[in-house]
Amino acid sequence: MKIVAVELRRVHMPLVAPFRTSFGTQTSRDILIVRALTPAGEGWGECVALPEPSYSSEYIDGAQDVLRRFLIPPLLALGHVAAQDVARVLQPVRGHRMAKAALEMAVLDAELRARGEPLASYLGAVRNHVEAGVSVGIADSVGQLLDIVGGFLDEGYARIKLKIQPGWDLEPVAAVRERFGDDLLLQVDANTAYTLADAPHLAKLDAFGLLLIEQPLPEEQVRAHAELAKRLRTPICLDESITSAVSAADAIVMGACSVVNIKAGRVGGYLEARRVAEVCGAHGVPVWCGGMVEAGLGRAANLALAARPEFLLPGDNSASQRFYAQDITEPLTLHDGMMPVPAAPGLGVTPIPEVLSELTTSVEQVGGRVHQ
Ligand code: OSB
Ligand code: MG
Repeated sequence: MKIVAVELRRVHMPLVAPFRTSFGTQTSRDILIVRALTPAGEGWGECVALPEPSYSSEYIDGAQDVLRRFLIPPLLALGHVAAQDVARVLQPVRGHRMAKAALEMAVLDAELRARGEPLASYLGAVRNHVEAGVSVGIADSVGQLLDIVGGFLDEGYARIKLKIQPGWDLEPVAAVRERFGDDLLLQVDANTAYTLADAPHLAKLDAFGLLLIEQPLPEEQVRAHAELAKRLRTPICLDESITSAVSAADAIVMGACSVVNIKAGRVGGYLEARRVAEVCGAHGVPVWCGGMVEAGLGRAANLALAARPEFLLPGDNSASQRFYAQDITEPLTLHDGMMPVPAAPGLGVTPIPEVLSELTTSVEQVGGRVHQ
């Protein structure tokens, strides 16, 4: 289809509670929403970049700048573009995977809506519900953490992921295991907060029967993760380090991880995310779908991806209300501990115009005028 123009919109969404990780505390989410305008209709994308380059090198203002100046113009210059060509057209620009992913997502949504196909079926979904997991931030106290985890279990979440950092690891994990029992599916995420010298300390987590420890060491330290894996019984899962299907294959072959967290934004889009899943599946490595505190568009797309067969562990697929009292789309909700996979064409959800305009802080259009 022909991309006539692309709208870049920023929305500001308050979080229901502060979300604290080893790299910072978020109390609201500033999100870049991408809308592709075509003669056949529109398509929506959501960029996962955070306001600061704290989780990865990308950040929202940078993503918007590279989209405006370097990524959107080559697509507008083409007479016709299919979603499966977007990554190749954008390949001359190095990196900026989250920005590229958001643009590809908008083109893909436009294409799928135009031909009436749901994203889940396009991506190869094998189920219409996925188990819901929730990522739980660092709390002010262990008592407060136990209340928060208990609340999520009451809501029906099937798996709990605790954010950890030096000084907030063994004690909260022990307390959650003790309070909620050995059957709880429990895992931890360090967001790169440790070094290989912490191996003896991290090995103490082995006592708690965790599903996995996610990204204990810095992004570039793949070999060190392989070294750490030899010293822990807890399986290592990589998040930040996995930036493509090739890097996933390398990490697996090196022995750096035995589980992979797939985030489409981090790997440059849902099509590359599908390839990451295929590579992991071919190596017998289970994957799960990570989250980036997305609003409804990103959440809906994650559910479609997580419905693929390689997704053998519950992901960070939580309900809209886990982070937002008011989502920009119809809310995605839990049903008996499961999240339904959207079944309508494209992403299967659409921004609610009044909500979107109320939360919008800026809008710019790159490309021509469109009559709609
Ligand atoms: O490392 O998984 C992460 C949020 C922002 C950035 C990185 C991460 C996270 C989360 C939240 O853990 C996952 C979610 O959206 O539920
Ligand atoms: Mg993570």
